[in-house]
This record gives sequence, C-alpha cells and structure tokens, in this order.
Amino acid sequence: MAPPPRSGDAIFANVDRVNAELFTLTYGAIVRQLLTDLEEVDEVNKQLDQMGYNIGIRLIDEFLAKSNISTCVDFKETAEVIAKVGFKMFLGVTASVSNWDPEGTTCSIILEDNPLVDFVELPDTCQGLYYCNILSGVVRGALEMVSMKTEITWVRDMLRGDDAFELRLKLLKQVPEEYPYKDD
Ligand code: MYR
Repeated sequence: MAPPPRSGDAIFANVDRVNAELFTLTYGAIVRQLLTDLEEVDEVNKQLDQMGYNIGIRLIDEFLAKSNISTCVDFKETAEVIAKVGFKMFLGVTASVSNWDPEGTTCSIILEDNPLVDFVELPDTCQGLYYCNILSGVVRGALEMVSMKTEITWVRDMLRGDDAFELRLKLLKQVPEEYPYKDD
C-alpha cells in the first residue's frame, strides 16, 4: 500500500496551481468590474495603476524581509532584482532586463510568461486597456519606498498582439536615505 501523503511538493504544487488560477480569475473579475463602473478605459488604466501602487508600498517590506536583499549598488542591480527575485516571488515567473540607456537610468523588463493574462482575450471595445497596469503600479510603489521615483510604461503587450510584455522603467529621482539623527 502506498504510504500516506506527507506535506510535500506534490500537495503544495496542486495548492499553488489552484491559487494561481483563482488569483488570475479574481484579477480578471476586478478589471471587468472597473470597466463596468468607470466606463472609460483610460480611467481603468489609472485605477489599476493606483491599486498596484497601493499594493507596492506595502509589499516592499515583505519583499525585503523574505529576500534578505539590502540596498542595491545601482539602478542596474535594482532592475535585475525586480526581474529575477521580485517577479518570481509574487508572480511565479522571472523576467529579463535589457535595452539600457547609456546613463543606466532607463531599461526594459521583459516578461514572456505572465499568469495574469491566462484565459484573457480583450474585446475590440477595450483596445486602449493596459490590462496588466497593476504590475507597473506595484513596481512604482515598491521602488518609491526604497527612495526611487520612477516612471513606468508598457511598450509591448501580448494582449495587443506583441510577442512579449515589456515594461519601460525610468529612474526619475533617487532620494538619498537620511539618518533620523545628526552626528554632533
Ligand atoms: C534597494 O536598493 O534598496 C533594494 C531594491 C529592491 C527593490 C525591489 C522591488 C520589488 C518589486 C517587486 C515587484 C513584483 C511585481 C509582481
């Protein structure tokens, strides 16, 4: 007779799969509701970004605690950390970083796999929708909490027929962290 199941990978793999699907469907239901309530696609884009921002400013604490990552040496390292550690931790996929500008302040994060869009197809009436705008808001909010003001825009979107999702990150301002006391 097979031994009874222990808390192991197979059990958790199933739970994860169910949760991921529930998460994807719940997100879809939120977007659909916003479209009904706000009517204008641009307003929905703004609202998704704001919701993401509100999540990002809280999620950074969990990210720093779980990842054990402290201050990055520069924005290049920060972008790699978001793509390889952040996306993995919260979305279950990794992304790649490319298209740096010469100053090292603007880059692209490219996602080829995005669980948020499983089962999603946009009707013609939603062509201006940035369905995944919650993600840009999350990254913007999280970075603001570690003193980096950024502007984040979508330049490629698979729901619009592109071959990947591409988020353009631009570092606008880096506020140096200040000690709460003076040495004197
Ligand atoms: C630092 O320089 O202080 C460390 C910066 C790390 C920032 C990491 C932000 C994580 C954002 C997670 C995004 C997840 C999107 C699903």
